Amino acid sequence: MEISHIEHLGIAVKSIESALPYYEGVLGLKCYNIETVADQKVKTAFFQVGQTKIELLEPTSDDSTVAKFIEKRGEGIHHIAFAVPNTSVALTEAESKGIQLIDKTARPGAEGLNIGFLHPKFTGGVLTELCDHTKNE
Ligand code: CMX
Repeated sequence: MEISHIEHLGIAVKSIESALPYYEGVLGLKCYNIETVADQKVKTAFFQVGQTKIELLEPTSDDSTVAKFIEKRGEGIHHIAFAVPNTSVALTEAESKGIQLIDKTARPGAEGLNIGFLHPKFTGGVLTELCDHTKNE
């Protein structure tokens, strides 16, 4: 698989509003985008750190997978996202190497990305996202 860089780190928070003073006031990062991803039941906030972003994930409903994550494990790092040239191709490659996919095909995510997740049970416990900026066909 051709990974170019870590595109973002997803961090689960109960409230973006409550998390902002730390990221902006203490770390000195600037939130440049807040966006809701309806089908994932999350509100997201983005900060650029070099080539990588921090993505805060706030659940928008109690049955959001992020709400479930926070309930079970508390707030904290939720997933790592690797940039690849083509998400669909990378997903197929991962599956061919025995990794169970959460997303069989790439789908639209926040920030105009095409995204697909690998199941954490097959990735050493780290929820892993593959993503690219190419438009879905
Ligand atoms: N990282 C590592 N392990 C995780 C995890 C995470 N973020 N979320 C859940 N798990 C583990 C659980 O701890 C559990 O392990 P055990 O069986 O040992 O207890 C196992 O995975 C199953 O978890 P669950 O609580 O039963 O939750 P679900 O099966 O309902 O969902 C998962 C787990 C990963 C399949 C689901 O969260 C998913 O589909 N994630 C991909 C989509 C996503 O995360 N969307 C939000 C972000 C969207 C965005 O960035 O735009």
